[in-house]
Amino acid sequence: MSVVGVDFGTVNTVIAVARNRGVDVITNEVSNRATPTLVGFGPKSRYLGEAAKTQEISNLKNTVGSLKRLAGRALNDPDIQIEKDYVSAALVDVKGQVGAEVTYLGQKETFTATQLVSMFLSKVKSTASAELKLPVSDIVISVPPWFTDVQRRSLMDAAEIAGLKLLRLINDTTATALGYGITKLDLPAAEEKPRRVAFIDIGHSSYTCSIVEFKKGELAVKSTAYDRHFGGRNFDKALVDHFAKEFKEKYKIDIHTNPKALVRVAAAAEKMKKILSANAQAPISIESLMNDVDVSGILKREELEELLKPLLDRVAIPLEQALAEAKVKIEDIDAVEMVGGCTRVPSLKDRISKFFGKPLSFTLNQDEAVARGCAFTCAILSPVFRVRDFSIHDIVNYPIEFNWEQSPDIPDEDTSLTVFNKGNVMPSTKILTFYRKQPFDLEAKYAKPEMLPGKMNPWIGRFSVKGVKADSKDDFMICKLKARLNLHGVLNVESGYFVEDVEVEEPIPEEKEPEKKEGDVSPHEIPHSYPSTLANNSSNVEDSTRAKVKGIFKDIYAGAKRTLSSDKPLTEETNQAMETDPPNGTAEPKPKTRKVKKQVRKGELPLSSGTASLDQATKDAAAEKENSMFMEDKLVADTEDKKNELETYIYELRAKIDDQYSSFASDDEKAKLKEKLEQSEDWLYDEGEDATRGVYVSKMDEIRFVAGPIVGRYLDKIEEERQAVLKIEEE
Ligand code: ATP
Ligand code: K
Ligand code: MG
Repeated sequence: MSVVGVDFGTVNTVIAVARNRGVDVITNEVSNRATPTLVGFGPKSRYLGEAAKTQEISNLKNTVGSLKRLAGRALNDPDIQIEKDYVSAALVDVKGQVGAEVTYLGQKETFTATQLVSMFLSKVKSTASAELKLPVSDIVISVPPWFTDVQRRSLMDAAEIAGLKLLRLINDTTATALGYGITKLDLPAAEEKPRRVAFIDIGHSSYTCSIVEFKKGELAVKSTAYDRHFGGRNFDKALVDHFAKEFKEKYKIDIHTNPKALVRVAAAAEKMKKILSANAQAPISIESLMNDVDVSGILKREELEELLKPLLDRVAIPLEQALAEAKVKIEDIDAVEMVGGCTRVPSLKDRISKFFGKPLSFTLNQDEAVARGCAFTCAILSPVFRVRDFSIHDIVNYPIEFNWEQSPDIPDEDTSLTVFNKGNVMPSTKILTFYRKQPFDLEAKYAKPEMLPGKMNPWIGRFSVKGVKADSKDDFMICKLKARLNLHGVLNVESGYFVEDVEVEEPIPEEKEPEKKEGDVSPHEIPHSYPSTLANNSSNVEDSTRAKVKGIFKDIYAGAKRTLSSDKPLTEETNQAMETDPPNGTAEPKPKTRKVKKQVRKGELPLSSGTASLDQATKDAAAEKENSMFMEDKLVADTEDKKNELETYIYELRAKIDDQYSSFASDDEKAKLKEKLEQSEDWLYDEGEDATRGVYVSKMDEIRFVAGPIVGRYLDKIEEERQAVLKIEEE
């Protein structure tokens, strides 16, 4: 079984795998350590990753990028209108989700963003599988921390459609923080002051700052702030707009009227931007950009900085917000770690460094830190490797509330409660208590829609609780619902059950009662005579990863104190203490025991839920379709391979027949073979241009039939000579 982590970037996707000696970033079919996040469609097959990039300029209408920014969004969302500037294919509405309309296999087809992501992920899967020489299933994928429930579910569905088992969707900067912490041997002990690090990731489209506290064996995200529209592509756009104006004046051409010209200028602008990160000035020059006009220009770094000024003026905003939300001051930050392609831009580095009043740290690989963190996360969650215990406490970025209909029996019951607050630990489970006599529904939604990206619908899910009825004395059923914001950051009501209050005798414990957590409401605080309010009986639970050590990462951990615990399953919650009513205070005659009221679980409550996830039938159909497209692509690729093989074989034989094979063939044989080769070549460039795999194979066999005896004699001779040499050596 394989352990794979994927940094699913707006333009660059990086794949890392865990192996016995640690985590490595792998290379793709053209030996690149990052794969373009792009899918394209052609007359015979799809182009995924590198192939899509190669075809991009000549296939703009059928090439889709920005995949992660499309996933889970609606076409009419203002954010998607922005995305149209960066996606060359036509964006359309497909059953409520944005998708692309492309020409594929000669026909117009539409695919949802979820499907497009799954296509790309199946490419990721085969790239990893080719490198590992293992089937790939378990995977951890990174997402921006600002992703909402529907965006996350879209990626989860996409992974499933691609045949992957997604162990966790992890926030980019959290993955980076894990990669940082898990390799550090000098983190403060539990009783010491934590090490506080600001992680800053500026990629192609978005900018994030997380403040993270580290102690031995754990990290806690304290705050995450972001600018969702700040990254390399905004820099490129500033350059493109500049040159569009310049070319209009200088050459009288308007690149905005010509999509191909626009894309070529954007590519040149990106190159220029990179050069300006290390040089004082950079040239731009494009031949026959449009209307047969060649263009050229030059830009100084100061000029770039002037163009970027409106963007650069926004740099401090997320940083200030992150500090404020973490309730720390600049001087409390021990290090500022930079990742993401854009953290190479000098003016950005300057501004951030000035803000923190200290030099920035570049101890992580800027392009690979997120993928490495994902692979470490996958290793922690997978049974394959034993990894030292490292807990990850992430946080809730958007508050979530539950709403329900008022019970007809409880006239002034509240009908809404914010259950997960911004800044709460994530993942987290909360037990909700309802007093009801009949089945009921509840709905979850984001409590502050204005915080969400674009104009997203705040709705998360609807949950119906069944099997609820009054007891024999016409009393309320005490219903408990387990609401969980899980490892992926999506919300589910996972299970429901009902309890009864039972009076039991129990020994008086020596220890004090467990301290109540802030914000918790225990059931006993609700007067039983007046069971009105929903009890939010919660226990925030971090993701308790398993502690295991062996083999893998031993090098990294050598010298570190290993805290081992048993191989226990992921424990999610400890609600027992909260579900037990404390002693009622009356002194009992027997000193050693007391009467307590306990809530005893009496049975399950069936639930049905509707969320933004695709239903199983839709997912299965999409998976089947993905699979057949994948097989089709594979067949096209195999056919192309066979065709190339045939072509190579023809050229090779033609060269050899008058050279090394010459003395092993009669003139007649030579003439026959040459004729066969010529025939085959003519065929290849004519009707054989577009044949099936089987036909290429049989053409090859035909040539082999003629060439076989000649090649055979040649090989016999070689073997004879080899034997002779061996014999001499033996003597
Ligand atoms: P995101 O995190 O926003 O989803 P991503 O992860 O795909 O995007 P990265 O790979 O981190 O993005 O960064 C890509 C961006 O970094 C591109 O815009 C690229 O032009 C820019 N970049 C890369 N190298 C340099 C450089 N030397 N100077 C300036 N910019 C650079
Ligand atoms: K990336
Ligand atoms: Mg990124």
